[in-house]
Amino acid sequence: MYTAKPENKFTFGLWTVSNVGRDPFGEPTRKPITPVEAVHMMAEVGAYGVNFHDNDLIPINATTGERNRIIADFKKALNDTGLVVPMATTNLFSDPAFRDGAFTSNDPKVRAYALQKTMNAIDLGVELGAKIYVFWGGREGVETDSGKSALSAGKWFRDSLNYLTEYVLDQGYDLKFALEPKPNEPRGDIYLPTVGAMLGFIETLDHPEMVGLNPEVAHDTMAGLNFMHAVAQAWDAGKLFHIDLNDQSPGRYDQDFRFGAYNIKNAFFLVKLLEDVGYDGPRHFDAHAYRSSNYDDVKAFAAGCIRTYLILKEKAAQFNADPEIQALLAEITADDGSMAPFQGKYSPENAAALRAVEFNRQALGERGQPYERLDQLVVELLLGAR
Ligand code: GCO
Ligand code: MN
Ligand code: MN
Repeated sequence: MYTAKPENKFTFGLWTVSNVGRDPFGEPTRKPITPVEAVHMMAEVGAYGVNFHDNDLIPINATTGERNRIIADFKKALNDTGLVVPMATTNLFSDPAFRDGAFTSNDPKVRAYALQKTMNAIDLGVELGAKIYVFWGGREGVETDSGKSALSAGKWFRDSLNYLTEYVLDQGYDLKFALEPKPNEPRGDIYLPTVGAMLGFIETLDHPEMVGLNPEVAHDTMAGLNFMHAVAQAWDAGKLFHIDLNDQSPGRYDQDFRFGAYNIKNAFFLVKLLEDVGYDGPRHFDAHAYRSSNYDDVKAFAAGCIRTYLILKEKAAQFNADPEIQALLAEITADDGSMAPFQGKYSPENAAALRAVEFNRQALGERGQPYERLDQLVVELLLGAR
């Protein structure tokens, strides 16, 4: 009943189901699997596509021969399973060269290397079919502001994106960029930490039309923000190019839990927004299984991400069709039309008319707003009691 369809565009990163369970305190708990094995696991749970960082697929030290063999095997796995590659990205954070950032490193050689590595990774992504290219500023930040200028860092980041959009245009690639904000981890403070910060920054670029957002549940939640509100803002700006779905408890370490594992209500309102507006980009699960899982359980984790999304999608449809819920919403948003003359554009005439209206402030403060009743209905809907 909750089976993924291609139009759901459920995707996983190679790095998600292949996560070996390493953390800052412990060694891997799972043996590595190959990209081909990961693709097959994704296909078994009904995924539509697979995304990757350059080095998830091709180790940073691979020879040309190894590279060609890996790409051929990967293409065969895509062919055998029907999975596509909607998105690709660059690993600009694992290698020690990037310990102080990539595009915002204080070292001009590191900044240039980051550009070179990204051009190569863009070529690889496009070769495999990617139409979206994600920029997550993994280490684009600081632990101390004593050694790096936030203004220079912003300028370097802008220069790099301008360079790379020109590269894409010059190659004639059909590729959009999606910037992924994160407030902290692995750096103490990462630049451009929120969706709003990225939206403002995009407008300063040479080709803002090519650049949008890849917001992630865990990232805004880590900062104690309402993720659904951020997604709504990105959507409203026409910038929701991609989305990273997972879950996170606020105030904890970067958890990347299975979608809906922590806060079902927030996940519900997010799914409802995406489905109500008709978002048709990839629904990418950027999550990983608990460190205690073996690969059978990793598969259950991946299937769970998809299943929870589809269950919440059904719940959103139920919300929209529920007469009692809709009656309460109609009551809360009721409009007798008398204010219509003041709701449009400003004019001196309607401003004068608005000044002349006598408002009954006491009545305004007493109008019923049954949010408690409505919210309890939502809770009962989510708990399966409706
Ligand atoms: C994180 C990020 C990454 C990025 C990935 C794609 O917190 O580590 O979410 O998983 O999404 O690097 O750019
Ligand atoms: Mn993340
Ligand atoms: Mn992410």
